[in-house]
Amino acid sequence: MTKPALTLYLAAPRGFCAGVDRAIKIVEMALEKWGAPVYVRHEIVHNKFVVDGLRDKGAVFVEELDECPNDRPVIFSAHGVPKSVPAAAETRKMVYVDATCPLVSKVHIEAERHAENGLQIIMIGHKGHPETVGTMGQLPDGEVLLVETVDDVATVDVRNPDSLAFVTQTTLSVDDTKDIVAALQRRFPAIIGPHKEDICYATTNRQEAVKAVAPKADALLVVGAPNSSNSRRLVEVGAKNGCNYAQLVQRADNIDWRALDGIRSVAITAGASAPELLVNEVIDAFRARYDVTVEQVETAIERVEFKVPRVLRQTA
Ligand code: 2E6
Ligand code: F3S
Repeated sequence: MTKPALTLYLAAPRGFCAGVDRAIKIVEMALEKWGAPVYVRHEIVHNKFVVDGLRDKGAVFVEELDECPNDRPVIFSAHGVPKSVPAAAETRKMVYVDATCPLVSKVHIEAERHAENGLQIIMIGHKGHPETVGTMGQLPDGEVLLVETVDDVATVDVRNPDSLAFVTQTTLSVDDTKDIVAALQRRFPAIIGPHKEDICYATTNRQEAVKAVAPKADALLVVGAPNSSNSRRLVEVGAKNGCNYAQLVQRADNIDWRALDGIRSVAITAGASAPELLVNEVIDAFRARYDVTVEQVETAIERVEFKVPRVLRQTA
């Protein structure tokens, strides 16, 4: 039987960003340096395949520092941690390595600097997400207020409307965030913020690439995890930019083939925490069912790299 023809548009950039690459390397190098077990507070990045692979090598994933023994190293995930976490590790004289993405740390520093200048901070982010918890936790309770939507801006209860700054989560929708920033500036004309927002290069580039592929394709599949903020934003961007069917898939066995019945083209991308191996698995699953033509749609070239902390670069 002949297979139906299908064009796969591969969005580029997709998949691992420099912060994810560094965070995974930190766990691998810590295991080499100190042997197993090495504890990791929270999923190092939001991907089950990555986490399972590191667990097989001897990493132990926990949600809180309380679950770690004093005498084993602990790594803090790429999403960042409240100040209280390294402080507790120091009190307990634990060896710890902070795998917070440098672009998240930059937002932490920004928030601290605003607070030193006497400003109250409004964070644009998703409630309960570890990055939001970590950034808000750089300052005492009440110093950082959270807004999630344009509607929240109308009700946020600030100390002094003339002494405000805003920061953002790094993985937000670029377009939705513009609207929230505009609402903040309308209500608080004196608010200070970063030049654009704190959304990182990887989030921005992956969303731009989806905007380029989504209108071409009958469906968009985003390889990524349900708890991955940046991956979920890619699904939303696809849906808002002309793709009637946009779905998150963790890996090939998640694909709903019945929903794809009759399609002629599919766009594929991957969140910043999703390994390329899983993208290849999805492509292979299409090849098994269709006569596939692959077209890469590249909207940016990324050359960003982050060094691992010095403690892991030292041999002895
Ligand atoms: C750290 C900061 C930003 O859910 P989210 O998109 O934040 O996280 P991951 O692990 O899916 O992506 C990488 C990342 C780490 N993004
Ligand atoms: Fe960092 Fe952005 Fe990746 S904040 S971990 S470079 S998605």
